[in-house]
Amino acid sequence: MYKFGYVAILGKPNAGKSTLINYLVGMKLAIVSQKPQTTRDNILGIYTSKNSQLVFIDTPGIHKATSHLDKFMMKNVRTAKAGADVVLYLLDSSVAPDPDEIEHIEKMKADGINLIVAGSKLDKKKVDFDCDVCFSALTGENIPLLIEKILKFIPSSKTKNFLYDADEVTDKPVKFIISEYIRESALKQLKKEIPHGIAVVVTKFEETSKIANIEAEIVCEKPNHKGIIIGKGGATLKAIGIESRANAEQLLGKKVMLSLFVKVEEGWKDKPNKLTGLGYN
Ligand SMILES: Nc1nc2c(ncn2[C@@H]2O[C@H](COP(=O)(O)OP(=O)(O)OP(=O)(O)O)[C@@H](O)[C@H]2O)c(=O)[nH]1
Ligand SMILES: [Mg+2]
Repeated sequence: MYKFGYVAILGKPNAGKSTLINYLVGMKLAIVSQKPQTTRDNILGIYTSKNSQLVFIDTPGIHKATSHLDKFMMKNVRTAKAGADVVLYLLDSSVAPDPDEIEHIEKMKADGINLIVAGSKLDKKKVDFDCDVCFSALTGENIPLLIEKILKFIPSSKTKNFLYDADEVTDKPVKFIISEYIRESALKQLKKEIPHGIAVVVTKFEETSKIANIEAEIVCEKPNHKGIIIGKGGATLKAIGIESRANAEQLLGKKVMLSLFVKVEEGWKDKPNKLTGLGYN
């Protein structure tokens, strides 16, 4: 018997959703940071074993939507939830779940949604709460048990009904992943609200068998943010470039030439046409 199905990973910002998907596919597919609201788009991570293929959907952390970008993010969560065979809801076991969250979980149960409540970050567990399984995406502890629990919700078929080849790990193009690497480095380098007001677009991508030549724009919300992103003598932008280039080289398995440009698009997070132009559609 074969199994194929969709698993939506939901949870608050910082719960460890993207770290889990990266662990499952064995590569840096989704960006990860200590700052909340890192993920903006749904990203598929395809996990294939001999008899089963699970398509995990990494989603943005659930938060109160204020800007148009927030609303786009929360729409992604609803879409993922609606299309999934099972929802995997992550609760960070190093912090106490808030009452809203418990209420949300109870509502999903009452609505009859196939649900697994999992405690993430088992390696730094501090809090005990009711859940189906606890795991660590850092050490891999209990991941086989988590997969076992997920498979119970996935329908069986006599024929091999996999939608993806065994070597496919995501639906996202390389250009998207590289733009996300750049945004991740910017999240690390920048403080306060600035990283949350950044979007990254790869504007040029040319490659030969040995080298990739990439240009990307870092779009920010305010003119004074541009100088901060560039930094003193260009130091901040340089640091962003060094780290994201190294990640891109690892992804592509070849040398990468990366040029970054900073552009101001005032208030882009609240302009639907700008959001579309930046890939949030
Ligand atoms: N110790 C430990 N840290 C983890 C684990 N999983 C994630 N983290 C850390 O938790 C932070 C948030 O991880 P992410 O994977 O970006 O969380 P997320 O749920 O995708 O967050 P958003 O995209 O903002 O919704 C990062 O600093 C991770 O390194 C884990 O299993 N153990
Ligand atoms: Mg994430």
